[in-house]
Amino acid sequence: MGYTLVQKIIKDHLVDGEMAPGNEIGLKIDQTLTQDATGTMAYLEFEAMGIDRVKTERSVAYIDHNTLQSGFENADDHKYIQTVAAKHGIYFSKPGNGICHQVHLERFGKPGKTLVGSDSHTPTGGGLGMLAMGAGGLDVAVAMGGGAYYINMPRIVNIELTGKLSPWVSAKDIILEVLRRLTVKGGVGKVIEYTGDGVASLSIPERATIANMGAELGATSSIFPSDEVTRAFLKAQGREEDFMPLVPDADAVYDEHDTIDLSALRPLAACPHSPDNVHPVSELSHVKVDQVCIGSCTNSSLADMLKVAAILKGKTIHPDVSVSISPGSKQVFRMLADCGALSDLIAAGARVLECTCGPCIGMGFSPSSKGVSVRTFNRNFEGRSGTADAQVYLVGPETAAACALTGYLTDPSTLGQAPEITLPENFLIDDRMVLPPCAPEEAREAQVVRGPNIKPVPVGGPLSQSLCADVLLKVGDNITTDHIMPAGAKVLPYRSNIPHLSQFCFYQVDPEFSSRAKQAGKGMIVAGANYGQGSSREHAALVPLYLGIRAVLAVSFARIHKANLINAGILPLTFANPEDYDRIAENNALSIDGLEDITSGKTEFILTNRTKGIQIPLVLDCSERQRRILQAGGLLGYTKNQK
Ligand code: MIC
Ligand code: SF4
Repeated sequence: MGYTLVQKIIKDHLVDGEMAPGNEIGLKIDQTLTQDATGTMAYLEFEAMGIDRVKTERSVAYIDHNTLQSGFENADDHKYIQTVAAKHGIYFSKPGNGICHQVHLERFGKPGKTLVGSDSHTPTGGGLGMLAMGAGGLDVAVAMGGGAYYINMPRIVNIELTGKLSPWVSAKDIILEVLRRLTVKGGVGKVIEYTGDGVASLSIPERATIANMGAELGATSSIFPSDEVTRAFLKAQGREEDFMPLVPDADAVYDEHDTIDLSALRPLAACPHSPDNVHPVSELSHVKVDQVCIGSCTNSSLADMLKVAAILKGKTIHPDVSVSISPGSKQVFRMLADCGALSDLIAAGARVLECTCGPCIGMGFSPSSKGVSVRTFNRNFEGRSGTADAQVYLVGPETAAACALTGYLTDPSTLGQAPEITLPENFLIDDRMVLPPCAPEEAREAQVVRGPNIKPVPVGGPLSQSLCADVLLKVGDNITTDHIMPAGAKVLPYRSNIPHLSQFCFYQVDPEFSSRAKQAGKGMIVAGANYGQGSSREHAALVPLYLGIRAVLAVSFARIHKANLINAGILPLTFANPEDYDRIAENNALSIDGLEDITSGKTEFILTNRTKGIQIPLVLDCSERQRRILQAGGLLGYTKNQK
């Protein structure tokens, strides 16, 4: 039996476990990336591990999220990350050099390699044939130190792409179609492998758009083959030597299979407030638009920007619409400027922002009250834009440009002939904003600069035999990490200050949660299905830990968040019978006994709802390694004990 793409990469990187579905496996990690909103914590954790120099082939620290700098906090974090990176062998991509995933694709990604990043959209690298995965900062710190990265051996879903996209339809419409079919929980525990004759018609940035939004499916990763298109992209980036061909074996066996006929796709939009609430744009033409945002790690490539510029060229943006443009990288930005397309965008009335995440994470450009914002981004969770009642639609660049002109949600094919864009044979290569680390002999003397906003990482205590605590919050299905630990301009500056951050925990769901938890001293959270979907931010576990949360009881968990809970020493338990979710209410007093057996492999634990006088079976679905981590009170304690 042959191997799929993912199986080939896993086989080459396997350092622990067996490749049987569902088994926990440890992988050697070739490359890591961090961004600044998760990076400070990741490097504090790396420092706590006491390792001098990273052991990976390439580790890069990007500054792209926290660039508003409305106070000293962001700039202090940048300085900390720059100095800690230099000392420990990590390349530093300066603010202004671009969004981590776009820059990594352009300059560092390599087919066949493994990449772990402290950002959920790290799978963007799958566009280049990498096995790229998002993780919490602590897991990235361990990988930087040469430790394995652990995942459950995924189920492998083959999506076969046939035919060719019609004019005005783009890669974003492909992944929106996948989201429509599979939903935001359809990818949990799976890797999506794209194959078929349609793949050859997709450029690397288009493949990256699709792989990027596999994160919205909850998938562990998404991956494309590495073929002649990959070679041409790497050559145009001046690094053809990084190419290696990678295709699945002809007799590879997949766990699931689906087919998408690219020629049948029409422009699609994900409607408020979920990336899987997908409808044809043509059915939404009554929706009046207030704002259009173009950019983010999903759609900020040169081709995306050139398409938008060509559609807006010589025209004026609708008087009621405000348009932002954030190019994905300095490379994209300069090439847009050099070919005159930037001037076309400015002339049409676009507001050009720096090449960072910007509006995608609520760092400015929040829509008006109840405003409709049409974005080429990947997440439209309620409140994420910074405006609680905004209505955010996710679309491809062509649709976004059409909306900018008409002021309504507009199927771009109604604009007539699609613009033809030509991509240059070679990209403009200028890596001066990527600073190499100190030489090993200088590293000992190198100073790390820490600002006053940087506070210690909270660490859990060893697990006790029984847990008695009240339910401090009960929430429903699909709770995102944006609900648990919101981001945005007011909160993000405090990513390295957990005590300050704690006042915002669940703020949009229940503004009293934080003070209630502080008063109680300890507690549990009850949740529905897919708890913790969305970002990789470990703050969504570290802040609840700081607030005394000892266990989360859910119908099911999203992958990265579950790993982050375990790393923080918080028990992630599921209901043996999902309907038992209804038998627990907020404020109920609960107890769980028998936790001394956690490392014995016991999977079922009995919860007593003392308020209702009933018992409920719970399941701990964890590997032996994870059980030992929980027993030690988290991964930091566990790693120290290992030494
Ligand atoms: C996001 O898109 O939600 C973020 C901000 O990039 C996060 C990381 C973070 O919270 O810092 C992610 O996707 O992991
Ligand atoms: Fe940045 Fe948005 Fe991409 Fe997250 S999803 S990395 S905030 S651009």
